[in-house]
Amino acid sequence: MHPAELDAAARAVLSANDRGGYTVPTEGLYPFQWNWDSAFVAMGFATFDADRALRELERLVEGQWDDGMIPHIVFHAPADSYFPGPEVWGTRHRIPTSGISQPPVMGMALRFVAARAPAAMRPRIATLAHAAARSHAWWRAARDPEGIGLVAVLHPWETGSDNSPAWDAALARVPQDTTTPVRRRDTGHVDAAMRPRDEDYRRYIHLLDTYRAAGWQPAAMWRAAPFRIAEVQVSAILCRAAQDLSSVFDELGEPGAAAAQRALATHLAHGLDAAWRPALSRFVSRDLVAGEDIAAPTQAGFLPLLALDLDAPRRKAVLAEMRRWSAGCVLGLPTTPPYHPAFDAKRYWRGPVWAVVDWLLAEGLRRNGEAEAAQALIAPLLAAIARAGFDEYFDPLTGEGLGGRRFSWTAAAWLVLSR
Ligand code: 9YW
Repeated sequence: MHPAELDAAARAVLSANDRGGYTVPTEGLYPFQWNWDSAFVAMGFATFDADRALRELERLVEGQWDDGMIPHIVFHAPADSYFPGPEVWGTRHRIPTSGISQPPVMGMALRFVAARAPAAMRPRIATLAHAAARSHAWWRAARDPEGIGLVAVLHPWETGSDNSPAWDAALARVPQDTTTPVRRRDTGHVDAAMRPRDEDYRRYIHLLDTYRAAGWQPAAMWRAAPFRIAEVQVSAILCRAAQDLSSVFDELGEPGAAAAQRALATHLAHGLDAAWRPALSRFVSRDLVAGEDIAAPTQAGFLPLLALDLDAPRRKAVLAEMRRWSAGCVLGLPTTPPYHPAFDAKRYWRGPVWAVVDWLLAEGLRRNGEAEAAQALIAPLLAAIARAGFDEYFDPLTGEGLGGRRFSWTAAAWLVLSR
């Protein structure tokens, strides 16, 4: 297909997944609004329709809790093709939502959209910027109560990378018993061999049951959490989002709000900097329950490039390590490197290439003056999308498209990265 035809096809995916101002990740498998998916989708819309891009974020913010948290799923309308639905979460927001969050890409999206929006949209941008700032304050207060400069996740779903090998050891300590009966729906839509295992799901639901019993109160959840990870992927995204949001506030003429975001970004930059491990040539998350570094290699270890300006030795070390991971791969950075025993080319976050991850990594490489390496990551990804379609993720060894088809954030990645 010609690039112009692919643009049209990408827009068609977004409009087919539009449910009235918000976009579902894909038909069937994910029938609601997901937090970080929508932030990427807003950037995709911003390439041709700033109004629709802002609408996506406005609908996401309808789910924001009074304490500032923006949940990972907003259940705008009922659908029975997904488990766990709103009745399992049992939260008490005006619109049914989940009770945990997801990587806060919204601040990044807002800067991207604001740069492409006409002046008349400034009041809407200001309202969204303050919503994003409240969510950043929630992360800082609820998830970094000791001020270490990394925010913690209490559930693998909060990282956006559910079954990553990074959680294997921590998740193995989580019991498999649940008060909620586990009725998976995902494996009715896609091949079970490409999805998290049943025992992973039982542990995900055990955690959900635990937090529901804690009344979804941040302090009670923190105390009850058998899974608590100071995590570099979410922290890097939050740090970058705070930097981007400070620029948005500068543009809006709100210096106090801009300064607050810069202070948050500085705090997180210190935490990320301290998570660098020279022997591994990457950054590591910390298991706060076990009091140990998480050594398993995953894409998260490189995401701090998004927010930090690395010195030359670190930059070179990261590039060499990324090259080592990609040996034998036909595209992208695998989410787990093929040399590691946990690698599985087709199983979700245990190897496959995700367009939005490469998008963030390319952005981090560009920020660090490595435009060529960024291009080397993106060109084969775009070629794979052109060949296979807007699939959920890709096999790094063959380039085969996998998971859900006609995926919104893959379409958004095409629209943004092919320009
Ligand atoms: C789930 C929607 C979401 C993504 C996550 C991805 C998966 C599973 O799908 O989550 O049941 O929420 O891991 O990153 O936001 O695309």
